[in-house]
Amino acid sequence: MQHASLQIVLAILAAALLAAPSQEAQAPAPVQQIYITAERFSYTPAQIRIKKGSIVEIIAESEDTSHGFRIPEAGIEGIIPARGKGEMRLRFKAVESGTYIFECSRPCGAGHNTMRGVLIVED
Ligand SMILES: [Cu+2]
Repeated sequence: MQHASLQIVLAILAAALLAAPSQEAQAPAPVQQIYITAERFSYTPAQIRIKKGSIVEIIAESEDTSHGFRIPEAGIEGIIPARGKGEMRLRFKAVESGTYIFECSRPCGAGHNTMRGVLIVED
């Protein structure tokens, strides 16, 4: 289940890049957008399946307080703002198949340590 090294990633095309208009002539790779809701102490959906090689954009909103969204094995982390304060967008490329835990990285209450989900990268 656990992988020792960085296996997803790591083309995090950071937020700044996201906002920048692309000047490139070639067609950009399609981006698979995945919407997640965070709420003490779970994510919905808690299981995400994506295809290896795809570029994924996680778009997450909170129904209550601010939460984190971290994929430790991939070095990916973002903050989901509190309800009504906007959304988190994280973009990365899934370069290795496998099963990756994502978890809350921002103390949010009694169930914080159990707030997690799984990202499955399929061949
Ligand atoms: Cu938390």
